[in-house]
Amino acid sequence: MTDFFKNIPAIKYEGPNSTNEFAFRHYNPDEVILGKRMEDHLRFAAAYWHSFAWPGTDPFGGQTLERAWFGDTMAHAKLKADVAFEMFDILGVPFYAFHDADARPEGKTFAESLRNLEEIVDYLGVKQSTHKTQLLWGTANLFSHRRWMSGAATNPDPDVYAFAAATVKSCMDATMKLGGQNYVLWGGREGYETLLNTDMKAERDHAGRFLQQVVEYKYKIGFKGAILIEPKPQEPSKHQYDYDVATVYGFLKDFGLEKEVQTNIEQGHAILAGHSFEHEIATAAALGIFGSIDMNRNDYQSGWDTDQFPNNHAEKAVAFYEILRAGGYKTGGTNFDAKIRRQSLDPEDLILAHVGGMDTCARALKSAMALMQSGEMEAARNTRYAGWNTAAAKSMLTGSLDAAAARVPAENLDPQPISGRQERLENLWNRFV
Ligand code: XLS
Ligand code: NI
Ligand code: NI
Repeated sequence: MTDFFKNIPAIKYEGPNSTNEFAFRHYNPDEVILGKRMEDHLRFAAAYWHSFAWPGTDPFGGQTLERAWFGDTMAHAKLKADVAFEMFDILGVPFYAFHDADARPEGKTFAESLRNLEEIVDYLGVKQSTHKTQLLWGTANLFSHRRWMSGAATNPDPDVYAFAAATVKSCMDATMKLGGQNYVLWGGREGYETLLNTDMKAERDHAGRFLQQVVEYKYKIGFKGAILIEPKPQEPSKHQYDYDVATVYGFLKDFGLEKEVQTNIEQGHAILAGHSFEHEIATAAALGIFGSIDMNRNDYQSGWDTDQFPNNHAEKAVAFYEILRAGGYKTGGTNFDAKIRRQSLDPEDLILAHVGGMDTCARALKSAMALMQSGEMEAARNTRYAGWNTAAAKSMLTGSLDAAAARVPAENLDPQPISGRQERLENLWNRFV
């Protein structure tokens, strides 16, 4: 045991009326709803990078958080893993997620970085075998080190492409070794700062071939998890190629990968792309590429990806409703890609941030489930499209444009507008949140 979280108890469910800060009011992992335990619906994961690797920096200021495990030796990395698993135990989260660079010190050469990664993966493997928490996904950090400044797979320098291949290969091997259920690719530098120096066609072609190679390698090593792309429109790049779910789908189709790769959708990224979170989830579900989510929220005034913990259950209920409509998670989960604020110095802040986020999601899930069980929203939606159940309507979709046109004079068609009933449906929502 380290002494970082000393005196913080394991968090238990005490019900909505509890006034104990260190308790769940809504997240009750063993409660069965719609035939499944709440823990298995939500599949929470904690993110290694925000909670254990971020020093509290922002674009204007340096480190605010002081942690005994900040340092670049293997001893620091192991202490970090010890503290991380203590937090996972306190929260009872079933999963975690990490980048190579969060967990191991950077070496002077690729070979040294790889040795460090392999050593920490063995250490994490022992942790996983003695704790409940398992790996939801692994990923490579292809954006922090200066070598990635002009991109990874899209870098104009082919030697960086090779370095990206070596790095992703090592992270896929690590994820497989730890029994990870997914492998995520987020291309923060796969985009451009200015079109003036960018060959967009070449960069896009290289990114497509790289992703095909990732999928080929998955089969080569027998990795059973899902490969997920995480869309984001910009930041750190001015423009990122994986702009949003629809753009990613077009990209996957272009490279024949739409059956092989799914999406990891983040709330804050959806907002940056000018969408809502639920829009992105519904788009992925409609296109058959919904995989997992990164749960957080942005500050709605600042316009940055502020990665805050979610605290508005009504907002998240709409997102969970779309996840339920998509059939829930398969390999995916609810990963808290969220960090405390740089003034939140205390170990308690880190724990309570997760407690609040987990409770917000649990409450949102319960609302979404109750609405789903009532069937009223789906009945209203079905009624709105009921006309399409007739043979005459269906035949239009298999016939020609002029055959559809011929129905107008032949059947004397004179369609009358029908109310969209938006406010009634909004009121229906409010009965459940
Ligand atoms: C950054 C991304 C990142 C990915 C993993 O905005 O959200 O944290 O989830 O590389
Ligand atoms: Ni993000
Ligand atoms: Ni993310």
